Amino acid sequence: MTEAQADPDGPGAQRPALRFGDRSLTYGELAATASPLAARVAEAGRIAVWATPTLETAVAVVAALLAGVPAVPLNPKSGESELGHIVSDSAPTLVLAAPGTQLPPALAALERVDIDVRGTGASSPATGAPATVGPSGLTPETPALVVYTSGTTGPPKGAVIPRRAVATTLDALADAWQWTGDDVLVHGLPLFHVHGLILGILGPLRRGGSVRHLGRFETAGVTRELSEGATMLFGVPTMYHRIAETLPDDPALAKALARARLLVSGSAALPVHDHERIAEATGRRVIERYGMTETLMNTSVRADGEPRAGTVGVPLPGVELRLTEEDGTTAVEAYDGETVGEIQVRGPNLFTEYLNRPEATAAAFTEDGWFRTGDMAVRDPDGYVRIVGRKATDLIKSGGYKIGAGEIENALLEHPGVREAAVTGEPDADLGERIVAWIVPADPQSPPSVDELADHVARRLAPHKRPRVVHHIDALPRNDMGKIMKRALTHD
Ligand code: MCA
Ligand code: AMP
Repeated sequence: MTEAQADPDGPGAQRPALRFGDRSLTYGELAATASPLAARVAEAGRIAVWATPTLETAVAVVAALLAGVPAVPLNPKSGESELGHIVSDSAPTLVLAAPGTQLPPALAALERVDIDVRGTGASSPATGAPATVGPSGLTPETPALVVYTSGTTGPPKGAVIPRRAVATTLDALADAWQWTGDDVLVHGLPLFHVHGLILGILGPLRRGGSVRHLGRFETAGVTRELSEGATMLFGVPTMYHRIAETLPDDPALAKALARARLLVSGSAALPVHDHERIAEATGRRVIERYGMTETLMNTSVRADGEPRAGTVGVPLPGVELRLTEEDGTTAVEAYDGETVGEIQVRGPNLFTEYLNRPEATAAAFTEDGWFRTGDMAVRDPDGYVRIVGRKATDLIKSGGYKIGAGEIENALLEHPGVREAAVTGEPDADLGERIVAWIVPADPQSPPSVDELADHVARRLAPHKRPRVVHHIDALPRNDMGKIMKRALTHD
């Protein structure tokens, strides 16, 4: 947001900023709504935001940024154990939620502040509150957000994302995508991750443009918004897969996509088959960008570059990217489209640390400050990066969500019907990968059903972490050291 837009009486104040369904805010209304909320939370240490896909979440995060207090977006579908962990780890002093929302017991101890966006407009009483917010010690290193992300084992870690990372990644994307205040973005992503919140909400606001959120992703909403003036679409590959599936029977969708200035996919690899189907039906090529919670955005196919399916484009301005050999420090020099190395990155787009996890933070960086992404890639002769896999087999990407096998195994082991458990990912046309649980039942005569285990994991962790397939086996395959050999877990 520029100052002119933020000033409720300034020249940009009438421009649309946010729209969720039939509720919307101009820049003036956003400033008038977020400023008093910012003043209310300015003294808080960290604040949790009950991050439903609503106007309230966007206002709450803008208020936190205005106040200079770090926000911890919470997945409203998180189960008790996941929420309990995030709350005890991030220790917020209060939780912001839409009025009337019922919060779960894990948040009962927190002071609650309602995000009231009902009385908007420059003449509403809300504008009377002081807008003098932001502690004097605010610097580019001040944390903006703490976003929880899964690792291979243990509970999710909180990535501390400073203000300079948010600003530099959004400005680098503006350069790569020729993203301006005239753009109108449409998306239906959740607002508790980097993709939907930082790129999808803060991105348009930083440019002075606007965003129309669909509430939940549906191809009909994409058709409507792109037909009514939206210029860009952000989605995960599952969403583009569903678009590709729908296109043959939906000429209005094809026409709407053909009008878009930019169709962007990220969070996981978009299969070439889906790229091609969309290009054939619409004449438009989806471009991919590659990022991570810890690094925000690293590479992208540029709006003025050659779209190339199966690649994530070139490093963004300001981002240093190298591939390294197995030792994790020797750089791969080849640009031959063949030599595989781990992607490591350095730059102002990076997070600061994992909250309360100095050892995990240290392990994530090389001695000279490169962040180890764990993603394996090759580089084409002209520098385009192609991601070919991942170092850790225990990380699963399903629907664009990163999910650690270890946290699901731990949750499964808490079920009385489970004696041993291993979790793997297997290819899925819609989700990219689906979660598969391999269970040694406590009682082989009455093993727990897939629905029972899915509900159990959804209740404890989150619905997207639930196993979609369950295999009952007599014993887990182990090597001489007793380690589970996941590669031997295939069903035939
Ligand atoms: C089903 N449901 C259940 C259960 N079974 N709920 C509780 N217990 C159960 N046993 C519910 C679900 O909650 C959901 O509810 C509905 O049934 C359908 O669930 P599902 O099939 O899992 O999901 P979907 O609706 O088909 O979702 C596909 C999706 C979603 C829309 C593509 O996966 C999604 O939004 N993905 C986006 C992930 C993302 O933003 N990743 C960014 C992180 P209901 O219908 O009410 O929802 S990566 C990132 O940020 C980096 C930086 C990057 O590069 O971008
Ligand atoms: P997360 O930790 O949820 O932020 O997910 C980050 C991971 O998503 C990266 O380490 C990659 O493995 C994956 N990812 C993001 N964008 C892409 C993309 N365009 N193509 C392939 N993988 C991607």
